[in-house]
Amino acid sequence: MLQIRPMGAHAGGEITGVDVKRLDGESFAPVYRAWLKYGVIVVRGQTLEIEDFLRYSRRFGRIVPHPSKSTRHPDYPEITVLGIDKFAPDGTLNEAVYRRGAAGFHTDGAYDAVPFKATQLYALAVPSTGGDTFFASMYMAYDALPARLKQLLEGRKGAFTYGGRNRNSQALLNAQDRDRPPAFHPMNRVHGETGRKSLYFDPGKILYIEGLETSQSDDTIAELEQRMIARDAGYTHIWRVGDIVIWDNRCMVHKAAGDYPPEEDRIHWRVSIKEPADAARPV
Ligand SMILES: O=C(O)CCC(=O)C(=O)O
Ligand SMILES: [Fe+2]
Repeated sequence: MLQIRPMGAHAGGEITGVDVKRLDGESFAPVYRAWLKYGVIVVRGQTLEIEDFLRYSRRFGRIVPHPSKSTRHPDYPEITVLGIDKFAPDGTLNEAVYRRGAAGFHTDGAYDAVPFKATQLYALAVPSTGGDTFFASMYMAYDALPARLKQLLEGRKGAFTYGGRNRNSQALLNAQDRDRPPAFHPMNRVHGETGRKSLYFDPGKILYIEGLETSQSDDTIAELEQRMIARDAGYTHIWRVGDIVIWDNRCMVHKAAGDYPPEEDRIHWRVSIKEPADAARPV
């Protein structure tokens, strides 16, 4: 029987007693509701082929290939494979693969005009220690901001690119996919499905906050970086093989720990999900 329980104090939910290959529309509805409520959910104990994972992922929206072409699955461009080809032929560790997602808290896809609604990972191999993923609610980040900052950000957009102000972070992109123009998104973001307001912010992708002088923009970005992880807003996911984890990039940030023994495997399939083109809602 499907069971849902909270994991973190205010974010993170765990679902057990379900085989996602067998979910019909009616039994999917509580899963989707839990996802909106908790921001990130894990469904434990799944045995999936790629097609199963894609089919289940499409329940949340439209799957789009990730811009990092070098890490796409050779037969399924919609699947990114995390954690493979970690070592160069000469034995050196490829930090861009090993520490992918570990540079700091971030939201996926902010560099696109339509950012990713969700990112979903399926764990194929998990190291004996480390390799957790950290999450934090940006609803709570917004709520905890001083009124001065809420007002400053109201009606303002941030400019976001893949590497933000750090050009080195485009290592996983092919040369022709680098240095694209920024995408602009409201910093105080109203979630289209929950109606709640959150802080939309990614210190590794933001270039500037529009309408502010450069120094005020830089100072504000530095202050937001300090404030973005609010008290009790977090959930740390400790992976098991067979976990499916999906997070809502519209209201959550996440980061990989990047700390596991590099000689061990930590491998996931990942999909990037956008809103369906027809705006149909699964619930
Ligand atoms: O590997 C992880 O724990 C998360 C990596 C990440 O940031 C992502 O998949 O978007
Ligand atoms: Fe990420």
